[in-house]
Amino acid sequence: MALEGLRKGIFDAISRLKGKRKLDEAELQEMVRSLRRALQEADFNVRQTKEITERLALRMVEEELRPGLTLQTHALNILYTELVRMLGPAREIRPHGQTIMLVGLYGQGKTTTTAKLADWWRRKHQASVAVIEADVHRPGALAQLEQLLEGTGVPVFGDASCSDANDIVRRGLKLHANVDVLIIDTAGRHQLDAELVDELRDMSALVKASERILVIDAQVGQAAGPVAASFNDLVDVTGVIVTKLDGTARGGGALSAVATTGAPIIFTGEGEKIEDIERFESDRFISRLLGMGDIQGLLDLAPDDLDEVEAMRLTQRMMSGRFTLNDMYTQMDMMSKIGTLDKLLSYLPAGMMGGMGQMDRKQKEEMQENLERYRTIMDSMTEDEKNNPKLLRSQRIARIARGSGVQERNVKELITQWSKSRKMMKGIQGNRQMSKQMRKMMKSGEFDEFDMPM
Ligand SMILES: Nc1nc2c(ncn2[C@@H]2O[C@H](COP(=O)(O)OP(=O)(O)OP(=O)(O)O)[C@@H](O)[C@H]2O)c(=O)[nH]1
Ligand SMILES: [Mg+2]
Repeated sequence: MALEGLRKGIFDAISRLKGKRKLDEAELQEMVRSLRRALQEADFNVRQTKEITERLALRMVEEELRPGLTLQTHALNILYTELVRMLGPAREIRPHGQTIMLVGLYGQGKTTTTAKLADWWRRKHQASVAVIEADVHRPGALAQLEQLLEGTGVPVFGDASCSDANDIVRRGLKLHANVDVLIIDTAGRHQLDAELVDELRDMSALVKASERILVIDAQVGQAAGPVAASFNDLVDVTGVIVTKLDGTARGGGALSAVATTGAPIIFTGEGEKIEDIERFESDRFISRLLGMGDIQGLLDLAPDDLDEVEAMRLTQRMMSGRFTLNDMYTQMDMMSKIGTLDKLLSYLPAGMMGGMGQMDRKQKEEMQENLERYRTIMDSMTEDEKNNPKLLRSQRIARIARGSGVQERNVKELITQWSKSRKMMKGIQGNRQMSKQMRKMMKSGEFDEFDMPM
């Protein structure tokens, strides 16, 4: 896990608030101080550190604590949104039809990353991939790339006896004109000197790359900012890959410095092996960092009355794509135990609340008020009717109303409620971030997505 030190620092800082629901000014200041230390140790710059901690302190005071939430979870949620905001939104990567040029200074991980990317495209998108070694300065670059890609079936084009990088590229482009994704490794320098500038400029014009990716070693810390800015001026960088995040405690500096230049970070390198590459999406990265990726973690922070298995079932139902009256029944039953759906969802990071945040408060209160009556009504239904509420036409509605001793109007309300809830569940499924998070939770809980006994 990258930024392990920061993770520990954050948890040490906010654990002061564990189990607490009342904010103590001295404790808040103490937490802010240790948080500031943790951020600075991860190399975030002074201004960013100040901004994050000040906003946290302010929001802790100003924002109302949601029911059932402890101050610790509240702080974690705020930190999540602030860190994600700082690192910027994720950038989509086109899965096919790419010609990619990697650029960067000496030893930053360009050659390794060329191989990682080739393998990533092959694995993730079943793309036909080829690579070109255009570094004519580093002895053994071609052999290094060939060795990295050994066994992957990705063809490597290069010419160790040729000293004209653009000649190699020209031949490589011709040879691999038909591949889906072509990746070109280039030479590095100690700094961006005139010779490299010329070579890269010519190559950039020749290749007409769909992506010009800058590779930066996380260990350079905040210096990554100026490097990103100067390469951006040169070749109009479309994305940055920050490598060696596994080997430094100072990765926060590189990530945030690059983010502030406006060049999007698209991958991170987190090890020397070919599979040690991760798509960079700040929300996922931060939720991983803050340990929010598994429901167990969330439940650890939840009050005792929240039953783990039932929460898991509810989550599973939300994602199953089916939503019968029985499902709604289960969901209502769950809500009656924990208070509101809102309460359960308050354990999710704030940024993932998406569609849920917009759910009408009145609608939720109504659902709870109606709970008992709905149960009675549903007890008068057949299994078929509960599984397929669309069967419920006027005759059946009349029968059910008689059987459960309510007005037909009440039965219709239940059906309307079902249709509203179903729409809401669809909304959650349509929310990419939330869906992903939910699926991950289910995976970590080893619950099968579709075959859970209810
Ligand atoms: N731990 C770790 N090591 C990495 C990572 N990426 C690259 N390396 C190592 O960093 C060293 C330099 O990587 P290269 O891929 O050769 O870097 P380069 O930018 O091509 O270097 P030049 O061609 O000399 O400019 C190698 O030892 C790699 O194994 C990473 O994400 N994590
Ligand atoms: Mg290299």
